[in-house]
Amino acid sequence: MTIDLVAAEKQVADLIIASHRGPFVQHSEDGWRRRVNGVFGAMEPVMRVTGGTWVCWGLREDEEPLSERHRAVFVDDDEKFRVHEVLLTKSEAKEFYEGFTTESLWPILFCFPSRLQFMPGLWDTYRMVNERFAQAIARLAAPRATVWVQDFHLMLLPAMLRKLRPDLKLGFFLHTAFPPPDVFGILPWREALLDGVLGCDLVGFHIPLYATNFARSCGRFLGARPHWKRSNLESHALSPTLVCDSLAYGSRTVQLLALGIGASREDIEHLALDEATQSYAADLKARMGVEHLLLSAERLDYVKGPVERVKSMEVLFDRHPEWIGRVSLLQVAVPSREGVPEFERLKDQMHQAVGELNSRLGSPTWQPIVNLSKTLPLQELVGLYLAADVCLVTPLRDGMNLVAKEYVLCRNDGLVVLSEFAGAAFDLPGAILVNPFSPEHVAEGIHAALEMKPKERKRRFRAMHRVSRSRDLTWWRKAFMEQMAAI
Ligand code: GDG
Repeated sequence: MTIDLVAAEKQVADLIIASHRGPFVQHSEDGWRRRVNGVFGAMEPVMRVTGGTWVCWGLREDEEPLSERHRAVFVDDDEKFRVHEVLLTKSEAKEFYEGFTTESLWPILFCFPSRLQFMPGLWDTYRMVNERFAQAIARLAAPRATVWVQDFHLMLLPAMLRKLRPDLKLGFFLHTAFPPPDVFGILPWREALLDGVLGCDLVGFHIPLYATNFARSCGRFLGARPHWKRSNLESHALSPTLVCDSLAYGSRTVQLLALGIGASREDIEHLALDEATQSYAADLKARMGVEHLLLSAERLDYVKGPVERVKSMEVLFDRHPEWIGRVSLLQVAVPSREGVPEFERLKDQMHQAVGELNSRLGSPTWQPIVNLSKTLPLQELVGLYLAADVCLVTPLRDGMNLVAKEYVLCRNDGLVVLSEFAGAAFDLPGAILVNPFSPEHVAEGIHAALEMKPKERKRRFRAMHRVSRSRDLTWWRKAFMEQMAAI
């Protein structure tokens, strides 16, 4: 993969994807790495297929005269797509990302209002960044182009863009959860945020509950009129009784869509079939020297419940000491939002909890938890998927969770112990659902997975595998784009 700077002024695009950051991080003069994150990891394979321009922010060096930068991304000498960076100064980026979106929006969207921090001045920065994206896209988009906005960092962008370019077709996908109106309503900017998203023609969510919560907020705070239908969904912690597929707002109708994102099947399956990955996995399994290897892999984030998971492991070993010395958890904690004090504290809490458990129960030859606080190359991660008998996916809340789907995709058998508050719980029949707020419940879920008879294990795996294969990233992209095209 190579990435070259190109002149910006000549570009027009029929398809634009906007997300707050781009898919790559520069780590040397001309070396680039993929950014580890569910959204960018998913949208990059999408753009490799569709082409077009990805608009995101980039860091503006001190004194740099440019306000925007344009790059072309090549794979095997083929230009795949363009990346257009709206440049922010360090302090703008800090206020926008670490400040407003991390401290104010993130905790509310995931239903953690007690973690909310109000920093009123930062709302102006959030508006300013959204406005700069709108100006850039208004210049880049070809007549009647399609613009697909990703995630909560750009909630104001659709309405701003509609004002500047009413000819564009606008879609939005929210990758996080969406809370009930009582929680969303805590945000003093709730009306502006909802009005911003309703600038779109189509708004997508992972599961019907998030769409329902969004529609109820739009009804309550903006007077929009949702079109309700009684749901025929199976009973589940995430199943609403009513679902909404459109909202009347002023003179317009906005379509809502519940469409759970899938994993990039080709990329994952390709790596899983590679002999080097397979021998890495076999070697790892042998070195770990346990009967059953458990795996968790995620960005280090309180919504993923890393400290709660360590507690669950402790309860597992205390309640079922027969697993001591026979089971280990390999835990990958990818650094995330480094420098944000709350996330730094979380890292310390997690390390302390792992250290205490390991020193209490571990031995010179066995550790209950092996923690890797780093980003692994994707091939190594797939190697871990292949080596693990059970995948632990226990977020306190998650929009979807792609790790669960990737794990299933690269294997022929295996079990997922899955939080009932992850969107994936809605999509993965066959997973062992647990309540991540209860260490006892999670511990019993893990125990059940470890004890499960092969026939039941197979039945559950097949159910998960069928869905993960058929509803992969390509399926998701096509379904969203088809619905956009039909508008
Ligand atoms: C948001 C929502 C929603 C993980 N460790 C490593 C690594 N990963 C990759 C996995 C996976 C991705 O990161 C994480 O996926 P999640 O789904 O957990 O994503 P979030 O970052 O929380 O993102 C989430 C998602 O958006 C998509 O809509 O599912 O609910 O929060 O793809 O493979 N990749 C590499 N090394 C690692 O160590 N290379």
